[in-house]
Amino acid sequence: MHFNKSFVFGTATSSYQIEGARLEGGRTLSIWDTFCDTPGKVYQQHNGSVACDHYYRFEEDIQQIKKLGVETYRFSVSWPRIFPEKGVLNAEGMDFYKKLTKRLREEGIKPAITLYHWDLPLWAHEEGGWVNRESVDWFMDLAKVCFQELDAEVDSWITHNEPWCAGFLGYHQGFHAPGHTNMDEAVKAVHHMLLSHGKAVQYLKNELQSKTPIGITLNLSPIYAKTDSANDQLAANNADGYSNRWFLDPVFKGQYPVDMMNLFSKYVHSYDFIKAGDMEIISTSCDFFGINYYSRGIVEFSAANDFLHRGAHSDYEKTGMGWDIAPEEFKDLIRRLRQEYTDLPIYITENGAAFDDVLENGRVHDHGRVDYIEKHLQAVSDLNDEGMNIEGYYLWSLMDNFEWSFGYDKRFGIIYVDFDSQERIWKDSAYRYAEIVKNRGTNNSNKETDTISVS
Ligand code: GBH
Repeated sequence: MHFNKSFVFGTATSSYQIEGARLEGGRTLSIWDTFCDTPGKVYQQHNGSVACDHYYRFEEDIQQIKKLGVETYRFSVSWPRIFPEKGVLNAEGMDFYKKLTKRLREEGIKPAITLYHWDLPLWAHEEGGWVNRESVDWFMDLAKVCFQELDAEVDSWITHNEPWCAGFLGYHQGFHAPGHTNMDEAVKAVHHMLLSHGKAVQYLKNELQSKTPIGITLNLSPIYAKTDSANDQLAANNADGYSNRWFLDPVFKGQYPVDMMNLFSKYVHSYDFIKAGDMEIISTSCDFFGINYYSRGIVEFSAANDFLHRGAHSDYEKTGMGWDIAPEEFKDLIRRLRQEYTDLPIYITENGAAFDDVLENGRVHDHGRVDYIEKHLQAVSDLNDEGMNIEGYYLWSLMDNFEWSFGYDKRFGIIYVDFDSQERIWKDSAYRYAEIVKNRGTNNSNKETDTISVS
């Protein structure tokens, strides 16, 4: 594998998963705090009250990032830290992100900031959350103050992280906060997230005339039918509609997929919430497209479901989450995006894996993760050889952290975190990633070259 000079290597985290400091520095609760406190929602009722204590240890964490040698770091802002109450700006919360951004820059690391990575303030939820169209205005308050205070020192903006998770896992399947199971709500919530994305892009470009690149990050998963049967094919098409097209089509084509609108109409009482002009705003052009890739999906038809089809068993090797390790399918996904959706530069804003890590004599020999990372980076390199224009890669995650409904039971970090002592310990994957970053690939004899591959 080989990567040219302009390709950027990075690593990623999110506010709720690492910061802790639950009620400190003026922060109020988010929907994830209350979700965690609700029995039966999160593994052993773990929560993000302390997490990696990053709010207090960010200096040390910046040094870890520096040691890895990556050029960029993707993190998100905690909305209830910045707006602990509706319309009330908390300067102390904003200061934290100013400090973090400034310190990263001083250390030569480019900050990539995500505005929303799922920690909706509780006050917003109490007024209906994303189901309420006013959420777009609340989000714009957040976006505006972040742009005003941080734009000068930021290298790229990501409006939303994975609206599929925030919308469908949160409001339809109920596995994420706020834990609702209502498809009508979910489709509205997604619409308002996407609308707030488009508005933020327009504001940054038109009102502020900023040149900082801005985009959205979607979690995409290529979906395959278990067999060639017409029923399985239909199931795959519908699962693809639910997982991918429901987001790709509005963002790149300015319309929701009609087949899915029809299918959803069994649960969605009316599409009146889509107002004139909304779709144009949602499809406002961005500067890049962010993709989080973890796995493929393979589905088989089940008569009981319209679009939430049973994931079929496959004989692929799995990560510690039970997800198929599927780098070839990642290539299929990117080729399809190029063919059907966009020419924008692509950033892989997350890719990584959980495995059952064992700390032994101060080392973690996480062969599985090393292998996963190498395979996916090889795929990125191959795709760029095909001319797919992937401009960067952010490894998820810098360090073990609060893995949502799995709590601290699942470790995605390349740096091991001892959650009692808060010690950070490099896993083998961190050493390996640092090496790949340094060499801009593997066995790459000429680091300055843009074209020669030696592998
Ligand atoms: C991301 O979400 C999040 O952005 C991040 O915060 C999180 O910590 C990280 O990933 C790790 O989970 O069952 O094989 O069909 C990941 C979203 C959506 C990825 C569902 C896997 C199903 C895989 N995920 N998906 S499969």
